[in-house]
Amino acid sequence: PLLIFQTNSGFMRNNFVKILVLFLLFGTGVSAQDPAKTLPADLEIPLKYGAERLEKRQDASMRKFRDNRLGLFIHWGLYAITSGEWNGKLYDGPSSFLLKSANITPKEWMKLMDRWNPTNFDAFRWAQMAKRMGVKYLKITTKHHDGFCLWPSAYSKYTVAQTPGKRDIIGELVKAFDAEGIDVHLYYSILDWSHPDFRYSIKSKEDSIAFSRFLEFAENQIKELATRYPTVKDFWFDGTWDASFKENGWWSAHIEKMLKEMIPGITVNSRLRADDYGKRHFDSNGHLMGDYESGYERRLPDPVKDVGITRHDWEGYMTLPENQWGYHKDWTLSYVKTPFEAIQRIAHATSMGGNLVINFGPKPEGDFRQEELEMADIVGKWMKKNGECIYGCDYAGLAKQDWGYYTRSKDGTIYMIVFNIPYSGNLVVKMPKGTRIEKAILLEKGRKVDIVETSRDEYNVCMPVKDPGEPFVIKLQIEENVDVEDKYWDALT
Ligand code: H79
Repeated sequence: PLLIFQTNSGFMRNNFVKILVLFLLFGTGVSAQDPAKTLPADLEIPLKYGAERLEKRQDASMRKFRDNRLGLFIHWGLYAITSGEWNGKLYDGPSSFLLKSANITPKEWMKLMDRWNPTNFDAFRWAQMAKRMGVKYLKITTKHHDGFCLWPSAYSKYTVAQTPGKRDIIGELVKAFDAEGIDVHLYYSILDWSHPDFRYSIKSKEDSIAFSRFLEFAENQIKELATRYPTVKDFWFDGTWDASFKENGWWSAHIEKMLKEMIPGITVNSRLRADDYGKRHFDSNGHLMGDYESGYERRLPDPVKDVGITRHDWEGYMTLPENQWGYHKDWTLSYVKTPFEAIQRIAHATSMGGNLVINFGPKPEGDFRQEELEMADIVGKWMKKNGECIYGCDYAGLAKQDWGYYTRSKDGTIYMIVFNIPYSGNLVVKMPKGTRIEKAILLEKGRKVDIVETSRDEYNVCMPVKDPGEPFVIKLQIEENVDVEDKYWDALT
């Protein structure tokens, strides 16, 4: 293949080489979400609908998005009514996929609208729970894949307005969360199982015409949401992986631009975006599209192998059971994560410069299940004590250690969030050259913790004498640019 670089030049050949390089970089099983793969600048191909910028956004809205760090996802819709069961049979897949897994026609599915009447729904109670939990934003499903809208959309007959419940759920939530000072992000699924014009792929002229009408419908709904709820801070798009959508990268760029004109400062996820060649999340040159990477669904980047993600803003999504988003009546079907496991993911995300969004799926009447209330309570109590190491914090730039995760605040304080206790009683810290640990303090108690320098730029931070009984945080005050006398000798080998 090297020969290609030496033979005829010219524009076509040049582009061929670029595309070949692109193929070698991206086309061979390297995931679209691998942020480490960008092209040498001179090999970049021109794109009309590619990334808008190469760096993180640094304006106030983006900084707020980033500093929030912890969010609450809520999936709510008709699937809460069926809760994973259809005609007496329990389905173990996501309850929000029941229409597909039980082969239900959209017409049959939408009969559930007659039963949508969430009499216990109280947006202010939801907002208070979110506040207690310590989340700084809510991501709420306005329309999931089934097409049912939680706001009275003028463009669909499948909305709350046509149910006994009638209430504008999105409107009530925006009002209540705004009042609590918790940001609202709107989830919108492009994929739509009930819209007659939706197509998975374009195989004919008719498909093409229908899908154009569909994109117009989606644009109208998105515009409608942005007009009705102008205080929202973010739009989060889902269901954008089908061929029909990938062939219309221009539309995704257009929607991002439109939203940014309508609501200054708004943030948009990478999942909305496809480029000229149908590449998603990262464009054909390897640059992130949208404002933050949104591919870490039910997984997180590897703390060692994936540190490249720290160059981008990103957000990860966690379900409590293995893959349940909406309410499912049977949570014995898979493992359910504990509050400490959720807290570990919060620390993990912040330690790599990302946000974590924990998902709840309320019951059809508008109540949260006991497990979710408990999760909210325990996460909230921990965040109240230790939030200083999460909110406004970022990647610390230090090598991962076995005891847990580092984060760093804006003033340069390093936090050690300890999840694993070593038998030695010593928490190993390796610092960069030219720095010194001034002081270590147990965050919660404010008590000093002993530190012993063990080797060049290496320390043992001593475990607190009394086991805190939960993940705990040690604050390190760092002195930088110190001129340390080097008393250590390198080994000659
Ligand atoms: O809204 C939540 C999910 O419903 C949505 N994204 C989050 C935020 C999502 N929809 N689809 N996907 C994610 C990926 C699709 C996975 C699938 Fe499957 C694999 C669909 C069919 C096979 C998972 C496994 C769902 C059903 C079986």
